[in-house]
Amino acid sequence: MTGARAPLPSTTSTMGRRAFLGRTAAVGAAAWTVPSVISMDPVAAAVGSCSGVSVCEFTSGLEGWTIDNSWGSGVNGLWNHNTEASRDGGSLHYGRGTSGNFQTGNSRNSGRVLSPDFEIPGTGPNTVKFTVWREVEVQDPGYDRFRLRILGSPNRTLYEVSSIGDTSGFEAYTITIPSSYNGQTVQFQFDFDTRDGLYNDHEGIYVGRFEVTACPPAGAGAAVGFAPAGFSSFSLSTTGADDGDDDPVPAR
Ligand SMILES: [Ca+2]
Ligand SMILES: [Ca+2]
Repeated sequence: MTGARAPLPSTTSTMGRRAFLGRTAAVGAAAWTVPSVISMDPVAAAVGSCSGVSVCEFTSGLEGWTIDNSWGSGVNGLWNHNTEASRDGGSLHYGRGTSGNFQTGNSRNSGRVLSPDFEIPGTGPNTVKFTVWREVEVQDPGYDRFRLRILGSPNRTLYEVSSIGDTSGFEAYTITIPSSYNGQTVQFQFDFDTRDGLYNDHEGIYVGRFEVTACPPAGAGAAVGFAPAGFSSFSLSTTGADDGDDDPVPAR
């Protein structure tokens, strides 16, 4: 960061928006079809049946996921287990809840949440589904980066957004797991990195649900995001490269 600009209030009507979202958080999840509530149970999938391999609802706890708030270049991370009803009644959360933000003075902060082992079915296509509620900065590209990575052979980023602003509730994403991971035992990692100390007066990220299925998404082979009209959201890495934990931070 250059320090050329002082931190500014991040939004003009943050609290009003939060209050609104608190009443409507479930709207964005309407498209999400929940087959049944299955606790973390990495059983073999009935491939082709589209049944869940493993589902994590985070209702009463981390369900085997582990928080590492010392991860990344920012450290002082703010991942926690959130139980606020308006945020799916159980979620992985980066921030300080509905009345807070992810500001740590004027310093960068970062952290990750690491899944338990998942056994990816030997045949595919297999998919990962997750829901996200998000409020982050929009000021400059490349900041407040949020990712889903698969840690296997090799490690790879499946989903990455930054400086993308807010959702209008929980949104659900389905991403095809590259077939090279079929049969592997892998872990998944959600990570968040502010990448500098500016514009961190936002509520943050909630992951309300996570699932690995043997069910291909609509438009199999493509990354498909189910999101409100007008919301274009994410990139899927196609290189297979491991871009690591600390790729260069863009200039402000
Ligand atoms: Ca920021
Ligand atoms: Ca949940």
